[in-house]
Amino acid sequence: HRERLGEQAFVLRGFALANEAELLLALADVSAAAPFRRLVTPGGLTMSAAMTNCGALGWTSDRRGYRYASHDPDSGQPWPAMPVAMLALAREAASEAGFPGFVPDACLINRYLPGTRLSLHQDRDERSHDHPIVSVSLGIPATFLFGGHRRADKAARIPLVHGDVVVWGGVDRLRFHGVVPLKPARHPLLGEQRINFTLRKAG
Ligand code: MD3
Ligand code: FE
Repeated sequence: HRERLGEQAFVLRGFALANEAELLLALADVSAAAPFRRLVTPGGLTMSAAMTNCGALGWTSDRRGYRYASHDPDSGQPWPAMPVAMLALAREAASEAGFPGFVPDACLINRYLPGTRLSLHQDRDERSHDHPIVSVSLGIPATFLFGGHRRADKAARIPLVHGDVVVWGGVDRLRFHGVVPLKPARHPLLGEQRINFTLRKAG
């Protein structure tokens, strides 16, 4: 069930299904303490996906820039702790993809509704780019764009469904990537939305 996307990038189909119930409970806890919100970019545009975080560090954006912060800027409270189910899943998926000993300190949770997109970008706000990133897809399907090292490089289109986990690091860590606008669909547990957890070592 390990599909290769790049030299050090893999899709683990259905890898999160075994822990589905725990992950959904964890999601409900986190989003009750730190509700989803749409962030503003430094350029003044409101992002299409709604976001929240758990773990010691959370990714955030406003007119001053993109950064990781220990506290939720909306509540002034620390981000909710990272649920053990997410931590364990990230560690096991990373190990399966050739990155043993991964300990994330940041989990960004993105919520996509039909029509929501994420334009091509690189993840470069982490202190070190030597650690992998683990991404967990839940809910309605999405088409993921897996590009090259330059924005103009042609991107592969990868369908991701409920339970799929993507892991990439090493030479593939700084590839451009994004998500095409979601088609309307309904998932039996999550309704008309896609939830993506992205686990990183940011600090
Ligand atoms: C491939 N999120 O939050 S995760 C993000 O589905 C983000 O919500 C997307 O990109 C989502 O920054 C995609 C998958 C992903 C993330 C980073 C990558 C794939 C990647 C970096 C390099 C190559
Ligand atoms: Fe990204």
